[in-house]
Amino acid sequence: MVAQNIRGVAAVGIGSAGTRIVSLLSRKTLVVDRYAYISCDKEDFSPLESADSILIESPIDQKMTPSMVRGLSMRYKQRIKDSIEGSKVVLVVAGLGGATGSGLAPVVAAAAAECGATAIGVAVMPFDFEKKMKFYAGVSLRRLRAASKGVVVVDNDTLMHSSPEDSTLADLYDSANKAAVKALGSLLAASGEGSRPVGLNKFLGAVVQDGYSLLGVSSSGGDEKAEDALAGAAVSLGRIAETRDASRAVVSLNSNDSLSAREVGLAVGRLGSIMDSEALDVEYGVDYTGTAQLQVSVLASGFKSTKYDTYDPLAAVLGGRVLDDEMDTALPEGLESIQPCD
Ligand SMILES: Nc1nc2c(ncn2[C@@H]2O[C@H](COP(=O)(O)OP(=O)(O)O)[C@@H](O)[C@H]2O)c(=O)[nH]1
Ligand SMILES: [Mg+2]
Repeated sequence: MVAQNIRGVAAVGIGSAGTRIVSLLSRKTLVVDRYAYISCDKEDFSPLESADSILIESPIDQKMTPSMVRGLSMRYKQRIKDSIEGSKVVLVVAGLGGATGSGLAPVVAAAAAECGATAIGVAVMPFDFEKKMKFYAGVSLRRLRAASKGVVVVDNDTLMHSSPEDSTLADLYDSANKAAVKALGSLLAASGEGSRPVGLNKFLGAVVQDGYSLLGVSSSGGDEKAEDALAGAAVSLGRIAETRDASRAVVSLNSNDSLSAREVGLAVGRLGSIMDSEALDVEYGVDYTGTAQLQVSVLASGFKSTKYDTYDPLAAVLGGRVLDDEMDTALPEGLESIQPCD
């Protein structure tokens, strides 16, 4: 490997949700310096301008499952590794619950680890009404955790404040994507004039540990907006897990110069008690390029159990015992003889 090929942080978007979110992130100025996309559906690549994209093709048209996508992806393993080789940190971004993201996110995280990178999963979990998605999402989340150094969980329901009643699913996804990209973009922002962003080290400091990291978001324009918004973010975290179980948090505040340093200091100092986690270790960053409406993103970590544990009832029955440690793969019938490409 040639030294100049070593780049810092890669973000890989997988499946429809993953490619959409990563392509929106790629338009921001972040600590990420390399982007790649993997999907089974070439439509997912159509909004991408010029990008490192890998299409996992199936010779026959059939409804896919996560294990079938994993089977088909085996012949692309080297191409997947080439797209991340040399990166120190690989963010593996996917919506879980469908076939592509659920099947491949754990595989790509494992490939990143084999390349010597720190693999961090970023899992977008289904809306509560997407009942059929929950099982695959729960199984894949557990596997992604096992294959990565840390997992950031972004819940679609958390991202939505309100939506008009006649919203289509595409509208809901679009607004969830905007909220996810605002929150992740703020946590991963590169430093610029007038801002003191969280930075990669603090982000990794929170995320790389046992358990899950959960993203809480909120905004406020009131008199005590910092405290108000942090309390709102804590409420959104409380819908996913017990906030008192958090051991660390990184907070990113995005506003304009109406946000005083004193207000930020006081509110951030109280986050531990707001979350009922007195020993909470809190780091934060501030970005003054926003508006008077303060947006906060709270990434809290160290959660051993979350509401997603119930999405995969088999895991609860097995109670930590493992039936078969290897990830399963399946090929559609008649394709047993396919060869690795190139
Ligand atoms: N936030 C967001 N979530 C999405 C979007 N598309 C799908 N999802 C969610 O992600 C999960 C996986 O869907 P999808 O990405 O279409 O599946 P895949 O293409 O087979 O990986 C679903 O359960 C949805 O909850 C999107 O554009 N934005
Ligand atoms: Mg899809």
